[in-house]
Order: sequence, then structure tokens, then C-alpha cells
Amino acid sequence: MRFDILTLFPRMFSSPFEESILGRALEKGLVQIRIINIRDFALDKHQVVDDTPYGGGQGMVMKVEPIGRAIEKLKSEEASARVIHLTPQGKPFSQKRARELSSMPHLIFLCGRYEGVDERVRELFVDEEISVGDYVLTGGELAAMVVIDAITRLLPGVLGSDRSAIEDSFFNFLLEYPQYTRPFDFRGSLVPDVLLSGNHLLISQWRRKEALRRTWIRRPDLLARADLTPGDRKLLEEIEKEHCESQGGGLSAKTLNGLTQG
Ligand code: 4GX
Repeated sequence: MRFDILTLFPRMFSSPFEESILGRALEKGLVQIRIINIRDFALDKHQVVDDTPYGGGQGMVMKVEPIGRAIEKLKSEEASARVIHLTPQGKPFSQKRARELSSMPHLIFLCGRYEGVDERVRELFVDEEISVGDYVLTGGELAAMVVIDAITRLLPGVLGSDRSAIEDSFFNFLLEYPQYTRPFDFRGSLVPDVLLSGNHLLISQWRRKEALRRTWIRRPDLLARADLTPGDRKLLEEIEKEHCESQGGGLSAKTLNGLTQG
């Protein structure tokens, strides 16, 4: 899979792509990444890439010509390449979109700076706009890295064996259960006994229940989309009862909300 990144700050990408899993995916040739400096496509001798906004107002806007020329050059090599613009105005990124994009051979990421890019870039050159969350970054570079990281770990061979396939089914809109490793006793805080029991059935039931508990408490919006078995629903009833008891018996707003979400 090929990733091309259009940016004014190429050096931002060096260490994240050299380290760990991404670095190994590159070494193994499972992904190819090219960093392209938009400034190299500016037409004038001072290589200007931004200008003041028509209509007035604060800050600068990225010009259409350098970005357009850069994208046209890349698309002339591979017409099927898909252009993704990272912007808070885009569709929220998700595991589902990561999975879909992981089957595309060639993605081009446009990283904006300043107050944004000339609207004609979107109109003429962008296939898709993605947001990594409802907060404001200083530019699209870190957002592009988030998207590339999430896609790369899903590619065959990147995580070794078939962990990505397993993880995919595991994601299923549930948060992860709590994990522990040695020591057993850290400053009086202990590892739950069941994890030392050696009883694999009990352990997997405990993990399922704690995953459900976490999701119910922290992300009830996910729970509504999860594939729940009748056994899961029973565990959720236990969780709600336990939560109720720990709250002194009264039905909290949280419990009522959980009950109505069925
Ligand atoms: N998810 N940013 C883009 C420049 C900009 C400003 C206004 C369009 C309109 C972001 C995010 C993000 C910061 C990238 C502003 N572009 N990108 N940049 N959240 O915050 O993707």
C-alpha cells in the first residue's frame, strides 16, 4: 500500500514512521510512504504557498495552485489514487473507515496549515474529507499520522500472524477489559484473584463482564451498537445491579439511561 503525504512540514513525519510497528512495516515493504513538500510545487521564485483571504479577516489561506499541481503530478502516476484532506470539517474517522481504506492501493493525504485551504482545492482535487476529532490541531500532519497508523496496523503481515483479523472482531464496539502483569501486589493494589486461578472459562467470563462494565460506564453510546449475546445482557443486568448497590440502592440517571437503551 502506498501513502503520499502533501505537507509544508516534511520533517514532522520522520521519527513516527521510523519507529516500532510503522517502521517495521516500511522495512518489510508492506507500505511505501512518500513525503512531498507542497512548497516544491509553488510557481513563483519565492515559493509562496499562502495568501491573505478574500473578503478580509485573520490569518492566511493556502493557495490552490501549488496543491493542485502537486496532486496532478501524483495522479498522473496513478489515476486511481484517492485524495484525503484532513480537516475538522470532515467526516469523523472510525475503525470502520480505517478498515475500508486499508483495502485501497494508494492514498494521498493533504495536510493543511493556517486558517485552511482555498475552497477550490476541495472542489477540484479532494475525494474525501476526514476529521480525527472535535478539537483543533495546528495542522493536518498529526491527523494524517493518526489515520495512517490506524490503517497500517490492519494490513496483512504488519502485526504478525492474524492479530489484525482477531482484533477486528474484538473491536465490535466494546472497550477492552483491564490488563495486569507482575507484580501481583503494587503498593497494596492487587491483581484480581480470578486472573491467577488458571480457570480459563472463569477468566474469559470475568474479562467479558469487565469489558461490558467499562463500556456501560464510559461509553454507553458504543454499547448500543455492540453485538450482545443473551449472556452479555445477563452480565449487564448484574453490572447495573452492582452499580446500583454501590450507589446506595437508588436508581441513578445512569442506570435509568442504561435500562432504556435495552
Ligand atoms: N482532524 N486541523 C486542518 C487547517 C484547516 C483549518 C480550517 C480546514 C479548515 C484536524 C482535525 C485539525 C487543524 C487540520 C486545522 N483546515 N484535522 N487545519 N481535528 O484540527 O483533522
